[in-house]
Amino acid sequence: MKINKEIDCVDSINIKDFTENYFKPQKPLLIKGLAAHYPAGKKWTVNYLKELCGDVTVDIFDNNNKDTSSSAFTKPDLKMKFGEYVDTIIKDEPSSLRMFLFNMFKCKPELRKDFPCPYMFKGILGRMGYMFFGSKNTKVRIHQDIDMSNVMLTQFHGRKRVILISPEYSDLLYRLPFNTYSLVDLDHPDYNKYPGLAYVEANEYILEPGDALYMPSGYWHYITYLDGGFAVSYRKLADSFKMKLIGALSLAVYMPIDKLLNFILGKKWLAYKEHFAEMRANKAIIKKILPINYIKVNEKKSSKTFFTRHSQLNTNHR
Ligand SMILES: O=C(O)CCC(=O)C(=O)O
Repeated sequence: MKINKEIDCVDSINIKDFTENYFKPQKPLLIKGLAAHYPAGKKWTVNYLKELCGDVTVDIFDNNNKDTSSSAFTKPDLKMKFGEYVDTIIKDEPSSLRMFLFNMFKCKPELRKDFPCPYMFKGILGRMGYMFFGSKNTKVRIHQDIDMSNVMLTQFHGRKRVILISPEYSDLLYRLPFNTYSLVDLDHPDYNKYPGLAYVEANEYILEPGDALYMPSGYWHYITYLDGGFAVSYRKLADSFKMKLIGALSLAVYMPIDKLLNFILGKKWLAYKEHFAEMRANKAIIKKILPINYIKVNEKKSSKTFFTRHSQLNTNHR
């Protein structure tokens, strides 16, 4: 896997430039210090949020819960007072507990005026701001957002490392069917089990407090909290019809089917999904390494034959 660290980064950007150069071409962008343009940039410390919402009971998800590793997180693992949870972040202690998609604006609507949807990102989803909290060393497994929206993720406290990968690599990332997850571990890529990873190109971003990252629709993201911290994400509907359709189908059709079959078939369903993801990746590998005419002629042959051949050719990419 190639990780590119030379990324597009600006200190500020106007709506026209953002739309023409990043939103329309679906290109990620790091905007340094975006939060400083809003009252929240100074006001929103973890202690301030604790004072405001410390008594609110919140849903907590435990990264150590392996039951959810192959499907969408839907049920929280435990409930806790917000104040108690953020103490781990204030102390900067490692923990597997995180809060995601927390709608703080619902609990304290006055917070919205401190950080409304960033000016270049306004749209019909502009009122949906969500907060994400995690402790030092927390990992957010690699995923695409299920609704395929564009995301503006603004960091307020702590640093995080974000690996972004274009949706064009979905097959080579072994995307599981019926959901938007992959089981690959980008920190320790296993090229024997997942040879397709050798062809994936990723971008790496380090977000510092105040920075915002524009993640285009369908982009895969894998996040590591370098410090305990929190961020706010705003969303904007996918621009293309194709992405809107995939988002709608994922929410309304694929996710319910995945949940149902997970419930009925358990591990067998996961094994089927892994097998399917592998077949899809093998096809994508073949496309990468063989000339187009050769693929057409041999399309009907089993991908396994090609795959064996490919394994011998592949070592240069690792
Ligand atoms: O920052 C995080 O903890 C997760 C953010 C995320 O996955 C998202 O905004 O979709």
